[in-house]
Amino acid sequence: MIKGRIIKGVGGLYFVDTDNGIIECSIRGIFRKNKITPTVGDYVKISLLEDTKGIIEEILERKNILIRPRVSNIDCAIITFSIISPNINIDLLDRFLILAESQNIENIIICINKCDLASEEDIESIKSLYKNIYPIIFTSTFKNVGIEDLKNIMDKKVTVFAGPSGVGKSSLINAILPNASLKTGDISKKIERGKHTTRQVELLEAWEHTYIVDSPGFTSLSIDFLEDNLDKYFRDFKEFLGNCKFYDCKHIHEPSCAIKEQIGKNISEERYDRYIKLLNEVSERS
Ligand SMILES: Nc1nc2c(ncn2[C@@H]2O[C@H](COP(=O)(O)OP(=O)(O)OP(=O)(O)O)[C@@H](O)[C@H]2O)c(=O)[nH]1
Ligand SMILES: [Mg+2]
Ligand SMILES: [Zn+2]
Repeated sequence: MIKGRIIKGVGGLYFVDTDNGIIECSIRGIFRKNKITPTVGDYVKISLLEDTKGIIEEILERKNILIRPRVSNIDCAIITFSIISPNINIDLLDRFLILAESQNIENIIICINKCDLASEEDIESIKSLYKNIYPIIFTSTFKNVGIEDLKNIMDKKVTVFAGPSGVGKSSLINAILPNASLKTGDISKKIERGKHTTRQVELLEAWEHTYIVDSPGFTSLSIDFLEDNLDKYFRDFKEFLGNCKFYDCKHIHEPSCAIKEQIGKNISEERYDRYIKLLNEVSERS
């Protein structure tokens, strides 16, 4: 058996990058029976059938897996939004941050693209919202702003670009890797057709030990995957958790709550309000 990594999946076939080149693999029926789905990014063991064909025998343990897009073993998530066209949706941005936190992705970066369209004021307000919580990069593929910063962040990592349709994920990847020639689409047409330009998830080799994953945009993200420990995924809460009087404090009305004490200090009122809103959503479900 040889080891490799799934770089693409098309209609039940998986393309596995190995020392012997790219091998087109099917999977053992047992995977389907056990509802195990091989995922782009997975490390696998395969047996060869012919020179370029094989069968996946085993999926090695994943360090993490993202659901939107479905890709595993990621080092860096670049959560991409635009301020205008389409308008920024902070609720969706927070949900994506929570998803990435819940999957232990080491590097979580916010990228705000289409800065050429946004006012200085809008840029500043987004910056102040997240500046002490996540690295935030402002980019424009039209004005070639921020592209070098993205390249530096991605070096020697597997990086996924995720975010709503039309924010310019594929355009950014094309700016980073002109050879990628990914299809991009006019956003008015996307809305008209309700369609996304990018449909497939694929690991693209950028340079040595460096991979990029483009992904189709999403318009909503349910937080069904969360258990009732939402506070753990608010990075700005992290250093204060454990200091509340009650060990199971939800930071709502409990006395001597270390999180509430920080509101207006190290935790902004806006982030706290969004925590409460999402907490209600999670508890309504259970
Ligand atoms: N003004 C402006 N427009 C941009 C910029 N980057 C991309 N666009 C435009 O935004 C539109 C959408 O870009 P895409 O790269 O297809 O967006 P996407 O995020 O990949 O969209 P999906 O694949 O549908 O998820 C295209 O018309 C791009 O030309 C930018 O920096 N500024
Ligand atoms: Mg795209
Ligand atoms: Zn508390």
